[in-house]
Amino acid sequence: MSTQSQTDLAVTLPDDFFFGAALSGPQTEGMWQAHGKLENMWDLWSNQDIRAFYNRVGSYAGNDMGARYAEDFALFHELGLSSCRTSIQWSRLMDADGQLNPEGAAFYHELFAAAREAGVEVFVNLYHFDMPAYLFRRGGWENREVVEAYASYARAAFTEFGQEIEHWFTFNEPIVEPEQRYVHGAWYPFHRDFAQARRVQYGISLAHALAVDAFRTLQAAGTVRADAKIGLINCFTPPYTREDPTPADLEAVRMTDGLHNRWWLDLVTKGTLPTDVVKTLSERGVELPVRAGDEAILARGTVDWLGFNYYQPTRVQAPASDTDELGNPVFAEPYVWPEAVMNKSRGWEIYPKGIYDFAMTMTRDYPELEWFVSENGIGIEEHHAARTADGAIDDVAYRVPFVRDHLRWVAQAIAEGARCRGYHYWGVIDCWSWNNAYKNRYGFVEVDLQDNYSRRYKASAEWLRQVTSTHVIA
Ligand code: BGP
Repeated sequence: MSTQSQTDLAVTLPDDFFFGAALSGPQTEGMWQAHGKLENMWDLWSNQDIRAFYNRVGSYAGNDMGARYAEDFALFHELGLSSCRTSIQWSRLMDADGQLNPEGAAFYHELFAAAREAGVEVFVNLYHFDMPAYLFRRGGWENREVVEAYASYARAAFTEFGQEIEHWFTFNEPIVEPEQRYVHGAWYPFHRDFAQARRVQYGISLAHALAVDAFRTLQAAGTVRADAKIGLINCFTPPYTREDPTPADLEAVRMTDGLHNRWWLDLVTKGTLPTDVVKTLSERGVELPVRAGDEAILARGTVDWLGFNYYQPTRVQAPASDTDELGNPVFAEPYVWPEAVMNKSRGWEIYPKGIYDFAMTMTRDYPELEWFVSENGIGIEEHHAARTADGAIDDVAYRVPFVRDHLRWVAQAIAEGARCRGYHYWGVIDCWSWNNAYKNRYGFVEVDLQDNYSRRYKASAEWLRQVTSTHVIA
């Protein structure tokens, strides 16, 4: 599938390289009103306009994992996946007064115990685009009280599960809410306000740093186990431009890279935000809501390791106009690479070498940083897919090359010094994809919506099992 030559790449991954599954609470658990769970942003949008969701499948049922987690952890184990990352839902763990909800806590204790029993380690992320709706109504990430509420939720989670969980993450893809909700207007509340997006991004950055600080304090006190680590997960994507770029194209690359990548990399390695980006924003009239004391808060945001989600590269060029029709500043516009290979179901470019390019950028610019591939995968419309003689979806022709090519570039990066420790495939079991619902299927395991969410291996599962057991990317 790749346009790159794969022939010379490394094909073996280190013995201690781990394989796992990436998922999230709001996309899998279901039980949207059980255990006193509060309404979150996705429930709010589903309740308000179910037609916005593919086939009118809203946030309510996930993939039924809340009822089937024991079965799912057994499947992960059978596939040779030793870990899985999911998220606690803020709206399930905390009540509307900001206190721990014991029923929600009991649900997660049981889920984590079931994973341990199946031989799967759970990595816990605290936020996956799923703010409780009542906090959004109070101003969301722009309101410092909400930022504080997140820190207090994080503290409650560390206190409750601090002896059970070794790997923690503050946020998944913190760049996505600013972009999807506030720049592109694609997700509720559908704003197109660039300056607001940056204020939201700043609020998330403070929230991240406050949570890391709480983690360190609780670890020093012995509440969090001594071997626990904390990190952040982002969808880093190498920005490329045309082959013979103008200075304006390179400027588009600088700001895209600055807002999407360096913002988070600087925060988690240095405890600062990239000065050049903040300066350019200010020159274009976008001021961050900085208060006295913020610098010291951000300084505490350095992490132990990082999650790198990779699906597609970003290709940009100088924008035709530096403001849009609403007066928002525009720093870049998409560049359509004529050779791009597309996943037509999702509209995303398939470019496995991008994972290597970004890995090598991190190795060069942030050499101390350890990381893992925290999401990678391919979502395809499979409703009418071919089935093998035994009835399994035959997805080998597209899923195997996608994962194989990405893993080979990962192996190559490791061979050249990248500090990558493992790989989590996104959506090992088909799950709910936000407003795309069940349109695009990512799984090695099918979820049958017509048969009460029953699970069945797809044809590609056998290939995955081979790779996880041999560490050879055949
Ligand atoms: C990432 C998210 C996941 C997941 C994945 C696939 O950005 O962290 O939550 O959904 O993308 O994207 P989608 O589900 O939109 O196809």
